[in-house]
Amino acid sequence: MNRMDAFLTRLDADAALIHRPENIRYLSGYAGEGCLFISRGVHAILTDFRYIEQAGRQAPDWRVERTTAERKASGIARALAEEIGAKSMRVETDYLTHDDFLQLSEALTGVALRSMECIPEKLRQIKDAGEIACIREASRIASQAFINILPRLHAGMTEIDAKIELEFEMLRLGSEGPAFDTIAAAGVNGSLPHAVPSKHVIAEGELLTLDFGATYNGYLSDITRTVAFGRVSPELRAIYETVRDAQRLALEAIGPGKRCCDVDRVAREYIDARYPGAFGHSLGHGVGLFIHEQPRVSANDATELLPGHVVTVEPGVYIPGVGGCRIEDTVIITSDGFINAMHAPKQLIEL
Ligand SMILES: [Mn+2]
Repeated sequence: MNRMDAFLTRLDADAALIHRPENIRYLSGYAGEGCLFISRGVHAILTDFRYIEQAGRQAPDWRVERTTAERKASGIARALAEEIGAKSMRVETDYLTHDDFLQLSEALTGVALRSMECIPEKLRQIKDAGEIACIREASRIASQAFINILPRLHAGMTEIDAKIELEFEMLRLGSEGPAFDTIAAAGVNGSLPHAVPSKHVIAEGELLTLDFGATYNGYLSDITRTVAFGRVSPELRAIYETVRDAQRLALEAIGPGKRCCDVDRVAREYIDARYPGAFGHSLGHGVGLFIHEQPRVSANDATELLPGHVVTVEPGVYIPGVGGCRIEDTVIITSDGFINAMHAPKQLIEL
């Protein structure tokens, strides 16, 4: 069954409006701004002058409706709803602003607006062969970029310098852009899981955590590596080895038929026994057209992993005033195990 048939089968409404960019791209192939109107008989892209030609190229089978200042998307949606006699419509109430929703409600009087209930996101969890090929290429680019910049990392450079090296290298290797805001956190900044790269000058004896990803055909990858500048203290080395062992144990536990919460627990119990409370985020998340997708590899998500799921495995230890470490791979669940899409090394590298 193709994506659109799968979507319509689950829709349980006369029509749908799609606004979330990843869902627009997934269902239509169109990667510009605007929204989709979908019913059994009508597949339409609603967008403005800037994207009319692009929509025709990327989604040749779709009807394209041009929006203007006078002809708003909400008015076109009403006209299309009348054309098909729609009585019910699903919209992305988890994405639209309150004002967007009020505008749609006013335009679509007589049509019952209901939550999308993440129907596209649920379909997007299981990747097909083409999507997996894109994620593998985005992963290959990110891994190779890390390997390529290692000789250029040195004490005396800033976190921002490290970020520039990584993003430049990924672009040169074919990335369409960073998958998300690159994290580069050295020394005591390493205890901030989502540190923003700063002018902090990296010194000998510090760990540097790099969390980054590439984009290929719109699909993302996500990798974290932590490297040492010169010789680090036994305390930091022990933190690194704990995270690396926790990540290896989690990878040994992951595979088809395994529940996300059980994989999370393996890494969490190992770290909590050594550094209680120092691993405060979930073990991982789905990756695809968006960087944080379903399922969550967390204590709260009992999803059973299936072939085609793509998730990260990223334990970490964060100790304020001391520093931190995270190690992350993007993995693809297969029928008999998983493929680790990342080939960058994981032993402690002392630059
Ligand atoms: Mn991640």
